[in-house]
Amino acid sequence: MQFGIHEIALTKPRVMGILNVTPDSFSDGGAHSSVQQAVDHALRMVEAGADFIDIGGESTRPGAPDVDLQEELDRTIPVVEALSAASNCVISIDTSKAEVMTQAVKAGAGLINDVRALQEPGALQAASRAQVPVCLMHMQGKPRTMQNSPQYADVVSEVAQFLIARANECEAAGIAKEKILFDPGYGFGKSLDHNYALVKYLPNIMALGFPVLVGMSRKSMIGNLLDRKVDERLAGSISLATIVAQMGAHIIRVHDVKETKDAVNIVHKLTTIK
Ligand code: PT1
Repeated sequence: MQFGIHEIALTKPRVMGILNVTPDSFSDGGAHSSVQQAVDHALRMVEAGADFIDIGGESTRPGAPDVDLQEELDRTIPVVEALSAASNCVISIDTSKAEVMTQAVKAGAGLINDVRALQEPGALQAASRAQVPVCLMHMQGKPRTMQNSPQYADVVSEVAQFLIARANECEAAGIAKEKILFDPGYGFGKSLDHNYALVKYLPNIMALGFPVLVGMSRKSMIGNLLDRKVDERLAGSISLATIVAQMGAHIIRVHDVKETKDAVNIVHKLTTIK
């Protein structure tokens, strides 16, 4: 698959490193040092085997507030520019805002990752004009309130139907089917059992015929099941990454790149030996 100037074959599981550029994610050393710190962290993840770096300037974890446009641009664009000059990884921009998509792709991003699946004003048009692939994610509700009793009759088929409907909207807006990825949206308006049903039945989502990206690293679906705080979730994160890699997931979005690479390399070995 072509991601801007970079081609990545999605024939084995790929690892996407998470780069949060929100104020809580770096110590306050001023604008320059925060960009440098972010790039340094990204380069460490690339060194550890990340093929993609996902840059996000809006927290979308449960309870997080909205961020204004200028703030999100100020957080993300300098990091996209600096990282694209410093590395040949694929830069993914984690945003729902049309203007952030446009400026990030101009600055070197090769993938648009939108947890709101291009439903915000102007986002479909911006993504279409940007000519890079788009990851469409499912969410029920919005980040601030999405974990207040999520409800589904059949979570797997409802997620599948939503993603197909959004892919159809993308195609109508001029985005080729070959540029679309799907993500079930673990932790986004889902109970513990909804999340684990979406792991067990991930093959149903894969059968829709689009490459699949999954993000479960350090999430509450691990912490709540195992009673582990956020810094104690590595074993759970690696277990889930191994399971979805075995199922054929194409891109795994994680904090712990080196450890996840070891796990997917073991899966890949078992997939390729006779
Ligand atoms: C994701 C994802 C994302 N997750 C994609 N982009 C986040 N494509 C940000 C919790 O339950 O899964 N896919 N961008 C982070 N969001 C969350 C959600 C973080 C839930 C934590 C939780 O702990």
